[in-house]
Amino acid sequence: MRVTRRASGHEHHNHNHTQRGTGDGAHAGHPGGARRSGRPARPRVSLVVPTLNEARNLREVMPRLPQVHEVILVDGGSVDDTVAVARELMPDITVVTQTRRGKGNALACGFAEVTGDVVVMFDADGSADPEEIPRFVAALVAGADFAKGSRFREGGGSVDITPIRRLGNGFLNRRANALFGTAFTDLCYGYNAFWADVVPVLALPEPALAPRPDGAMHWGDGFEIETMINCRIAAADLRITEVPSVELERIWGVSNLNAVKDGLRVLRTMYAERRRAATPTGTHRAEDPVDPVDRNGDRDGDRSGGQVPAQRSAGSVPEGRPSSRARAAS
Ligand SMILES: Nc1nc2c(ncn2[C@@H]2O[C@H](COP(=O)(O)OP(=O)(O)O)[C@@H](O)[C@H]2O)c(=O)[nH]1
Ligand SMILES: [Mg+2]
Repeated sequence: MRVTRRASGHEHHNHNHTQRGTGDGAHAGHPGGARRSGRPARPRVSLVVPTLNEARNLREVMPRLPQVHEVILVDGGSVDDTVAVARELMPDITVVTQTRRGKGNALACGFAEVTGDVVVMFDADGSADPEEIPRFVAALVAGADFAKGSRFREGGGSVDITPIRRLGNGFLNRRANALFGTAFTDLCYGYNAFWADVVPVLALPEPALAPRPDGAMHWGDGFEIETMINCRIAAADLRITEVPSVELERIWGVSNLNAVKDGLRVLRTMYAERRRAATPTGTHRAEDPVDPVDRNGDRDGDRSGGQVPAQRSAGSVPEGRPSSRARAAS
């Protein structure tokens, strides 16, 4: 059913920048430089693509994708023909319906389905350049655990960022670096890649978790996901390499992100993650903050013509999952 398509293996000269996390997390570091044992030199690449009404963009983006091991599209209840278009363009695509709402839940559902060695977080709106995929993979093969895209490294850039977003980004970035001892240059950028064995370290809200009865999102289900991932990678003292990336313009439609509301959510996330990193268990706690303004799905409702149904598709994960794919990261 799934055709194995090989990654291009394309060599790249890169200007990547490697750094380490703070090292006070539960997962000990490892000697830098070399790839960890069990990680192949020519990894199978899994693209995880969250979509909310991206049919028009998929028509332009999907034909430009390189050959990879698998493409996992995680749909958030699109009311356009996103899924049909994806299947038409790539009959062997894996389609997952997310279990709750929000980009964070979409990514968690996608990560749970990965069968490759390397995961690439890939937006469907045309903003992520498919030609950069080999660069991310190369950084991982060169020894990074996490390849973090950065628009603010030499060679990176953005044609999409607004002045307010740039200002907010800079502020959030500095706060995160102060809290985690990191040297991130682009905390809030969603084009990243990591080894699949890192997924358990992220401990994202389980796909099988029921939606909150009060309608609020679970912490990690929204756009704070990128910050949560970055903070957890840093707290686990994993090896981070920043990869210069040029953010292109969303081709059709408008962003689902609200600069102010989601910016505040990111800020709260890094403080919550700092506290989490300081607790020995580091588990996702019931008292994790929720955002009261997210009740009743105000944002997602705008674009999908109503609440995105929290449905469980065949592709979602049964209760008590992970171990099948939980390759320990330490
Ligand atoms: N499945 C799913 N995808 C989403 C959701 N929100 C955003 N996306 C997708 O995530 C990607 C980035 O979202 P976008 O709205 O462009 O946010 P921005 O890039 O941060 O401005 C796009 O491919 C969206 O279709 C969601 O709630 N569920
Ligand atoms: Mg976008």
